[in-house]
Amino acid sequence: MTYTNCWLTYPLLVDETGKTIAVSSEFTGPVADSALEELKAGFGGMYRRSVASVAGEADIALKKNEKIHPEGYRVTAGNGKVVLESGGERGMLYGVFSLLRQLQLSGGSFNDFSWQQDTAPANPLRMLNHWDNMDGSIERGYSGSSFFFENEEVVVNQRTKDYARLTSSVGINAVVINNVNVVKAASWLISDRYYGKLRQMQEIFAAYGIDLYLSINFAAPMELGGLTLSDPCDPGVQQWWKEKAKEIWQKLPGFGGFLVKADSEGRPGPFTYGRTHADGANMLADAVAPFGGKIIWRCFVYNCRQDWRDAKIDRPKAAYDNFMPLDGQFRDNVILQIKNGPMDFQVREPVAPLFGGLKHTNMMIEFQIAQEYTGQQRHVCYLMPWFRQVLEQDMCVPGVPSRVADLVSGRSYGNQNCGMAAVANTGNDLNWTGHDLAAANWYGFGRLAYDMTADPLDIAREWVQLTFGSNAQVVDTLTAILMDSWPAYEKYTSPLGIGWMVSPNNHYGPSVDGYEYDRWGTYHRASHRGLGVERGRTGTDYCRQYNEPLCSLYENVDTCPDELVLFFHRLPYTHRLKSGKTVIQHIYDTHFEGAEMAEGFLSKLEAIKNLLPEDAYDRMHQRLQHQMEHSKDWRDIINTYFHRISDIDDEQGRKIYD
Ligand code: GCW
Repeated sequence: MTYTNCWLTYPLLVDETGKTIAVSSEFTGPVADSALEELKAGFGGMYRRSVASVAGEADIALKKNEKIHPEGYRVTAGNGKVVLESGGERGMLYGVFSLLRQLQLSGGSFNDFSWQQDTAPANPLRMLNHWDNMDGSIERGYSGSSFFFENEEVVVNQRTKDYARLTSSVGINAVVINNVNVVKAASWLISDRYYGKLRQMQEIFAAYGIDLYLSINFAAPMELGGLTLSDPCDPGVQQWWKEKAKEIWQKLPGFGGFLVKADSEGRPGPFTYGRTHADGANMLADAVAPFGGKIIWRCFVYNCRQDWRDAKIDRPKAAYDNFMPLDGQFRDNVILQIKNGPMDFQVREPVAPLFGGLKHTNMMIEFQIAQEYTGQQRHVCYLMPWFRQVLEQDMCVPGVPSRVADLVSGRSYGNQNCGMAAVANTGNDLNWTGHDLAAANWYGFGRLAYDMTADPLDIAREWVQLTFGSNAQVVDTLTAILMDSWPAYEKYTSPLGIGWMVSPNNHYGPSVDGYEYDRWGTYHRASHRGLGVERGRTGTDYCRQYNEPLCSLYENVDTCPDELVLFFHRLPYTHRLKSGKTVIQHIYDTHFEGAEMAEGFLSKLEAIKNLLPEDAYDRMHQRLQHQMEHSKDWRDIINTYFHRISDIDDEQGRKIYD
């Protein structure tokens, strides 16, 4: 059995055997070769037509046009002719992938196809972060083992290329292949031991317009270099990194840069030496600057040894508290990477206030498609509707366009070192993502990062059609499941923005009190009087990290959106939400509804059994079956917990186990 091609399926549309497609190209080099190869795969598959390079008159003309963005393209197709222009080879390749996608979606012959598009990417950096370890395991990986590493070796094979094709086909232009938690084995990635293999991988990526990045250990000068310290202000340490950077770019020309998790969850960092994050990031930035390298510095910094008894420490405040005082101190080639919310990839969180705070610092957003807290690729949870909401959130910065989309794309302050990253959801499973439907998040993230105005519904439909064909019943059914999946997951898990309620370590629920008395700063503080955390000025004062009028909107319980109300407020069970329901009734209703939706997913899938490939059907069926059962666990455990603690009955008298 071989692995799937995900959405690059190119099924036969019309048999036009015998008619060659002539392609002329003003581009040369590896990316141009990839484009030609993709055209061959697409036209061969969809039309049984061969593709030939020609110098003159062509059916498909790939042209250079300096006026067009190097990662954008302009295309006109009609009457069996295509003219595709771009300012660069990446844009040309994206145009080719789009052309093939549009042809497949059209379902008809090449001659009848007409299409026009003129587009450029919304974000400069469109990045995947893999949390793959050198032993082949993947931190928070739910789709098998790594295809980048095995037994402390870098793996380069056909799958490397197919990964690059899939990733590039949706416009992703940068990839970090190793875990941000860089343990000793991975520190050695930036040494002679691995450059050879990394160079091979990098060439494969480069032919698909993807820059290779690595996560590094801040203490590498000690682990690799035998130095006694890694103080960013120490001249010996600075020199070590300068030489290291020189070596890396010599061995890996075109290398992108480093992703750094420092002073976070036990990782080494500048704090050890009484230095700031700016000292740490700038030291690395100076070392890589001569080679055009970037330093992506994560803001996931908080006290992970909190005492739950201490209600004054409030974890969501941490990133802002740590990084706001440093605004304006970072070098131009440093980008702060900020998780979408102030907690950690929960099913619902407010947007991290740092986005609205930093004004003189490059930033990018970090999403997670690995579904660590959203069903772990066992539950279906299509995240693009959620990401789109996050991107649309206005952070109310005076004087500049300040939706998250504006801030991370560089529109607000006119910068170029910024964009979107996602923690990836791939592994060596045959279908790449464990759950076949989880591939929609990989596909969708790329599409959304390229075009932040894309409609998540269109993305879902497109993905279903490309992956499973254009049978209307299949497309409607699977699209509906995808679109209902995030709302369903939110309903049957933790209520009203409170988050967590999972077991520590594996992060799978339900476990209402799983984190309650632990050191991680993630508490719901439920009692018979109520639940939630007061984060206005009478509480932890977290709200004040938002600009007005957002701050007041969240702080005032009457204007705070229902879906976040327990994140921002501690409320009695009888509190009436804007929906008109009490908190407790909302909990009961959503949990019954959510589990019912999950049950519906299974029966919907069963109704299209004969229209799907057997193996894909079986895999999805098994997972949706688990989801249905697991959602009932969630429903019953949450409902019972809150029934017991509130002693308030369900108005509808449904079954709650006491
Ligand atoms: O939520 C935590 C995850 C860790 C992860 C960390 C991070 C890579 O549980 O597994 O470490 O976030 O984002 O750094």
